[in-house]
Amino acid sequence: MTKVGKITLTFLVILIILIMAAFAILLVFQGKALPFLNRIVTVPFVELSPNKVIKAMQKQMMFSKTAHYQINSDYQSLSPERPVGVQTQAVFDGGWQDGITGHLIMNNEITLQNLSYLANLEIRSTEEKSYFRVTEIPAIPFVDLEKIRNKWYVYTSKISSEDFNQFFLKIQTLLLNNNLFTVVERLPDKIINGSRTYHYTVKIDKEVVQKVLEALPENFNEQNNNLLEQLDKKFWEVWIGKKDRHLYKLTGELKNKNAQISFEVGVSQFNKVVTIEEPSESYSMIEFSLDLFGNTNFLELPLFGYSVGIDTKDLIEDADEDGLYTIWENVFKTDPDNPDTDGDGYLDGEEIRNGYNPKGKGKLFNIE
Ligand SMILES: [Ca+2]
Ligand SMILES: [Ca+2]
Ligand SMILES: [Ca+2]
Repeated sequence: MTKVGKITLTFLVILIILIMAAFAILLVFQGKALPFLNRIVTVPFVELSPNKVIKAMQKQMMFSKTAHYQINSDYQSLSPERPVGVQTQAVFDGGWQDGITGHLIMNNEITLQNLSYLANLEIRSTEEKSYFRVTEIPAIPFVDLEKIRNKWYVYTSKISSEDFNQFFLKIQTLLLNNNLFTVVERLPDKIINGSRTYHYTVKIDKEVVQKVLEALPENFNEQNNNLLEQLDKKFWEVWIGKKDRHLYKLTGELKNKNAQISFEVGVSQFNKVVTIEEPSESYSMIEFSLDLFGNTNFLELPLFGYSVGIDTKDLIEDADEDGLYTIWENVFKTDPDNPDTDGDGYLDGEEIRNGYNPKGKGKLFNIE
């Protein structure tokens, strides 16, 4: 070999070693912030682009049979006349293929002015039936809700499994074709539950959310639009498993001029078998409506709101004198100016207190 050839070869070997060393360093630091550059190292051959990661995550979540969800949220009303706050801690084990099946425990702390109340709920849903019980309920003036505490009630869902499957299919198609999030910034990887995760700041795509809401069954849809107003102005954060592309954590905030909700969702234990224990004794929804409206003063609840300074004045009038405040006429969708909405000779208030439907034939809850 000539002298020039030897020098060239040595040079090439050194160059290859340097490139390999640089690549090794990049791999070691992959997803971490390099201390001297203060930048996150991305090795394009080794990983998907953030948008592909988001897409893969959505797909993974759609095909996950079950997961364990831990949700903390904090709702604050921003209106000075209605100073309500609700802090919620919820745990859900289950999934939503072939209907929602799982076990939910939800603990709420409600703050009104400077009083606070606990309202805790447990729901167990199998494919055919849902059971719920109230485990903690506020003891408040005017209202006696003791009757329903710790009693299991059962109902079969009004939404047929066919309707639900159609809805699920719509959402699935939507999320397989559209990214719910656009990545704004990549942050250093984090270990969550022993798994390494991508960590992004994201912007939520309002149009996709809008489409999801449109796919919801009609009665779910009504009140959701109002918090969407400022959705695209807020950044959320997501953590996505690098190996399995599951969503491990999501934090964010929704806000409009009336209210603000901040939340944190932790997801783990994907595709585990969830067994739902059905309560040994449960009562019908007719029993529930009688316990709630029959012998208690639940329908007087707005008076309590009024007494602690929440402006329900317009809502606690009973213009048509049918024994039902306007606020409840709004809830039951009866006519506040007609004492007998369905014209069957029984007053709206009378029907509800006795567990009957004020808008037609049959019982108040026809989800039996
Ligand atoms: Ca009325
Ligand atoms: Ca009425
Ligand atoms: Ca009637």
